[in-house]
Amino acid sequence: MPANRTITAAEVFVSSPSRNYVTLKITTSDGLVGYGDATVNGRELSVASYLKDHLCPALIGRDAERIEDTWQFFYKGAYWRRGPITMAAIGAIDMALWDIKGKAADMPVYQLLGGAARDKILTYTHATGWGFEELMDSVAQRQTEGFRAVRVQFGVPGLEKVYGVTREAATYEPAGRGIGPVTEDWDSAAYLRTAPQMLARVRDAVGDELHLLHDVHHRLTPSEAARLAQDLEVVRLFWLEDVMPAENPQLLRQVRNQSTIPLAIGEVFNTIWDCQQILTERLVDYIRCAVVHAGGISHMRKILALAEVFNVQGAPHGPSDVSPINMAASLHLGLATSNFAIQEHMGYDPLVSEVFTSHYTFNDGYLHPSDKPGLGVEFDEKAARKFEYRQAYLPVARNLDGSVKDW
Ligand code: EZ4
Ligand code: CO
Repeated sequence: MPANRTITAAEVFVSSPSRNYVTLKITTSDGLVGYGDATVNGRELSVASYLKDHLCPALIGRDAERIEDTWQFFYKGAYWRRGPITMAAIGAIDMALWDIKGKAADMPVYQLLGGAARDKILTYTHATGWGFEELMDSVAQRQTEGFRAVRVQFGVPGLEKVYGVTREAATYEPAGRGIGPVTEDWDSAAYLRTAPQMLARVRDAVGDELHLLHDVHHRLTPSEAARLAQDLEVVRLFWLEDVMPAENPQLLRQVRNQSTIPLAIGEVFNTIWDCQQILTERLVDYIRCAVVHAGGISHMRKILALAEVFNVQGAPHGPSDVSPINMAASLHLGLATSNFAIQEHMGYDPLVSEVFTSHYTFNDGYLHPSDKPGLGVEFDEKAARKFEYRQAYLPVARNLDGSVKDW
């Protein structure tokens, strides 16, 4: 069947309204435009090049309606596949094509995915404070804003800096601007002494109702993680995130066997194969891939379908370092997916709205993707050009003896 809607242009924009974002714009022969997010924090130019130099030329002339075939073409059709750069590039194409399909049908993307499986999506945001008082101010602020679930991060006595926590403000930016990554220090023993006490104090202060989450950012060994999980039982966390690096998912069994604490992992995973063992052996309760980093809506949908079989729920990554286009894609998928628990929404610097106009709504602790056709996010090219790319990297942590610590 001849295509009646072909791709006529595919352009990549790297813009930095407060931080770097990579945006793909696809245009069709009948004048429709779709947007995809391709941001990989600290590796923005690599994914921009992968798109511009290798995938965009192959998009021209393709049938814009054939989302699944295009996905397979760039995934199965590539000799060198998987990994964050490849999968974010495919993810951006996939999102942009769903955006176009929605606009063509005059429907929000969640309708194309089967319609709403829920009315609204529970969301959580971040609260940070170096010490207890500052942390509680930040938690209170988040509750005032309407959040029913809050991720709490705090300082560790004796350390200069801890990732995700600032000494001055209740927010943080995951990548420091400037040349080269900043070095942070890390001390697992000090962290393990601090975390149970701090989180127990927070639970006492907020009462039973507020959902509390905590992110370990892959810093522990299996034995340390098991001990932390046991020590945190009394806090009744919504989840404990990224307790250890997950290249060997079977190592999580030690934590599973020794505690009832719900675990969440997956923000650095890129394919269903990265998730396979963790899901089929039910080594976590929540799977956290970001739509952009796991090949877009089409592939994330398959990950969530596999998760559903094993009673694992979706809870995608939603930091400030993926753009509002990814956030919208995640919300459309979340509204249409029954085993979707919660969406992280870290929030954005006000400058981001000069480039991206989103229409998803926040109300009383819940998000809704909006009923605009497609994904419902507009991208202002002219504004984007005002904010030039600036080199920025995630920090690297070292142990007290100077050796490099895992992310
Ligand atoms: O460290 O997005 O759950 N959220 C997080 C984030 C990530 C950054 C990495 O780019 O862990 O803060
Ligand atoms: Co995280």
